[in-house]
Amino acid sequence: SIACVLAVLGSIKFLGSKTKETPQAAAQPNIIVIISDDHAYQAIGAYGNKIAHTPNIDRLAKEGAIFKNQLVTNSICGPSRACFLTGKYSHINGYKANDGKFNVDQQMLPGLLNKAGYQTAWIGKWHLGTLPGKAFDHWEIMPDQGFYYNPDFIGQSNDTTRTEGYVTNIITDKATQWLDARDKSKPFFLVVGEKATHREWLPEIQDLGAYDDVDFPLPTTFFDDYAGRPAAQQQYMTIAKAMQLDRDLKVNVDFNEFILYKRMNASQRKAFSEYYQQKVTKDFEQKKLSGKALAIWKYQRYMKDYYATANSLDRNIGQILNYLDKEQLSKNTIVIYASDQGFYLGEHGWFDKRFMYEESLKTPFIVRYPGKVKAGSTVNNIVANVDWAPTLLDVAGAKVPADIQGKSFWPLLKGIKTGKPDKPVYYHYYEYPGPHLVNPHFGIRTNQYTLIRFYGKLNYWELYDVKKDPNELKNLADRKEFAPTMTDLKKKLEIAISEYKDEEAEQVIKNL
Ligand code: SGN
Ligand code: CA
Repeated sequence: SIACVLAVLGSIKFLGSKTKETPQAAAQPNIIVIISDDHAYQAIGAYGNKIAHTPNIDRLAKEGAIFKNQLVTNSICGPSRACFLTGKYSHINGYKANDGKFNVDQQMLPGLLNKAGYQTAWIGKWHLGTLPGKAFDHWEIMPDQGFYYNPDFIGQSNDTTRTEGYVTNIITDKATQWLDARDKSKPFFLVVGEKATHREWLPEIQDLGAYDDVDFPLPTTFFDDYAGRPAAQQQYMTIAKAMQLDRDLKVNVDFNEFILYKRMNASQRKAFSEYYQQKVTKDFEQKKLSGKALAIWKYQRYMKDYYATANSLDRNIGQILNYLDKEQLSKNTIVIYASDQGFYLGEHGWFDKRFMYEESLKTPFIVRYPGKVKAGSTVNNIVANVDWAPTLLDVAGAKVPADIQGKSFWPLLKGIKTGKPDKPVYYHYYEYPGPHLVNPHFGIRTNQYTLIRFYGKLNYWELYDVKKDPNELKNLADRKEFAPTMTDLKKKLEIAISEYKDEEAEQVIKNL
């Protein structure tokens, strides 16, 4: 093909040249997906946050497109990554909950990009229960959740090595080292799998206390009573009860008790102990709080650690962008910043994710592709993480296999308006009881409504008008005046269940 001829010519012409892009690479863009863990869109400047210091993520949005309704189809880490990798729903790709073993021998985005001429790599957090195997040309991942300090990495020869330092910096180093060493005659697809900002939110030492002067505004739903929402009533993920003072918020934490602190070296432990023992614990002990005041104090501490952890994440994104500039790769590299799902920052009184409610259903998603995607543009259409793989295949000029369930949103990125309501996004969450007692549920999100069916222990419907009630406090499912809306949405839900071949959900509906 022409691309091959160009590639050969390109590699002859630029053999050994470090900074020049090959003509082939000019036709097929490089792709970098930086996927963080539990980084809420509410905590990003470009999404309207006035407190967070995220200049580099904001830079991406300024130079690219920001998605305001990018949804996940199962709001939890491993399953979300599996949806991204396969372009298929959890019940089809086989990875429904975090305790599973993901089948890496199935058709996946990296393999399809390989066929289209790409070299591929995954570096950082993977968390899919199995190793990447042959799925990527190169990989270096952390076992399970990984550690913030001095993390272990497993490489392709199955060797586990402890690397001294802070996880986000180490991942950037490994990513740029691979970029340096890659075969420069081919375009690349690199996934940077970040650990930040996952629980227990351990900031980099230079960021300890970065937000101590900030009084974070309490979400209006912080003291939600969950009326009319039995599943929300039943969960175990409130800041007040489920968030632990010692382990999560480092109050009077015994650094010899928890593995994440035991791994620290003497100077790291000293910095942590100075800050958390002498400052945070002292403050806690002086105040002698209880009840609502204690819940608010915990929320403030949670926010301070969470935002401080994100500082390093943003700085490292800046490092990657600078690397691309320095290597003259920025122009022909699509950079995507996304998280594996959204996260609660005190809304409904919660941390964590899982529910098909806005904060955990939506994930940040920003795309920069100079010259192709309009700088500073906003996409409001509802799309989902099963659409990422077909979109990237589309951009790479590769054919999208018919069994991929997501649809390419490349036309939206090019600014093409559909003029129609968006196709409803289907959702299905499984993990129960799990660590946070969120009852299994499935449903659809349209431009205006979210319809949810809880099943298993709790069996009932929830309906929200997300336009009028974005905080989703009023469950409209049993209101008489919404009977026609329910009928219409249930029909749409059944269509989605049948189109995506979700047999488990089909059974639930059949037995109603
Ligand atoms: C751990 C966390 C949970 C979290 C899951 C899944 N507890 O179990 O709070 O929901 O991971 O997170 S912890 O005390 O061990 O941190 S996920 O992002 O990997 O899906
Ligand atoms: Ca996650």
